[in-house]
Amino acid sequence: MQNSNPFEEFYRVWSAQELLDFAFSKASSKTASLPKLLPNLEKVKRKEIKRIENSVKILNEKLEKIVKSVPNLDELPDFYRRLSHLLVNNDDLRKSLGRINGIIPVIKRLEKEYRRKIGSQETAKQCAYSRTQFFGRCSSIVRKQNSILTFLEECRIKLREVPTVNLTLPSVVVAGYPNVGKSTIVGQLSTAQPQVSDYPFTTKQIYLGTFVDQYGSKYFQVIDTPGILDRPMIKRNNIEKQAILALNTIATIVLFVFDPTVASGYDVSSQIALLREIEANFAAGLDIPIKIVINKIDFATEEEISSLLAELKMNRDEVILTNAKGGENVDSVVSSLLSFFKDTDFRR
Ligand SMILES: Nc1nc2c(ncn2[C@@H]2O[C@H](COP(=O)(O)OP(=O)(O)OP(=O)(O)O)[C@@H](O)[C@H]2O)c(=O)[nH]1
Ligand SMILES: [Mg+2]
Repeated sequence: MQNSNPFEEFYRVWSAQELLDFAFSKASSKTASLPKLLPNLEKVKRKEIKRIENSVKILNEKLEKIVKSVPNLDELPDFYRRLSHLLVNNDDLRKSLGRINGIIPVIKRLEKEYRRKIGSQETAKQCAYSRTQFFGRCSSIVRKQNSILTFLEECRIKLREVPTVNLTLPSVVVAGYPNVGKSTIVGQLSTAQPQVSDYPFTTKQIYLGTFVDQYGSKYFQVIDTPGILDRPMIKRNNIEKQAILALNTIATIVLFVFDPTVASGYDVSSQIALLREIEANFAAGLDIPIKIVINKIDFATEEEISSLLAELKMNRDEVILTNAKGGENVDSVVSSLLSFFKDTDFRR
């Protein structure tokens, strides 16, 4: 896995109109320098051909830059390839890049056709007319791709936000039901300042922060994920699937966060069912340990905490009890993670 977002260089995609305005206006401003003794008609021909050549050069350069700036999706590390598929659909992205790449030779052929046409014209007016005709046909080729260009710009905006995973640090994936306090914990644990609010599905994508000690040393990265509901995989939306992807591809250890109260809006048995699914599908198969955090202890009653522990068949000292909002016991999460990483080779 590389150490930067592979979509960082994704070139800004202009609309068809912006591309055409840019190419045609630049083309007119760069005129050919011509020998004084050339006959007038010849001068006009050269000037018009030059304008066509310039516009094609400018236009195709822009289109090529877009196509070349997107990495080969098949060669991307698993995490990025699958995340990009969830965010934008890789097949649509591939197809769209192919379409844009496909119009480059079409524009070149049109350029050739009009160079010849202008070359054989007999009046200056005809030459100018041919050039306008070329601009018209070229515009129609590019305009037909406008929805593709808009889609590519949407892809660029979404993919630019993909987090950069650091290979040299272990990854703590914070997962659980919506609204249980995952982002609050991530904010307390790391440099990330994710949005926190009292409604579910506040976090809609994967965020990454780093745990840095008081001397500035980095120890691990913390991945905030969207809430996951206990339901069949096929019913899960693309927001939930990003959390599953993080569990699947980058987790060294999972912090599974519980809200033992009714504050999150979800009952404890659904949260336990989700934990069991994660244990069965990810933790066991991939050998990823799960650390249980019971959050909102400032708000929870003693009965709520004991009944959750009973259902989990765990003792108090096997879990970490936190009040993430007040920062209470977050240091226990840190020390538990640090002691885990000390004895573990985290590289997967
Ligand atoms: N009383 C109390 N409230 C908390 C605690 N931790 C988080 N909250 C509150 O719970 C609500 C949800 O917190 P978030 O951190 O956004 O929860 P989340 O799990 O990231 O939610 P999603 O991103 O929607 O899945 C917010 O109103 C927080 O202020 C806590 O320890 N005690
Ligand atoms: Mg959140």
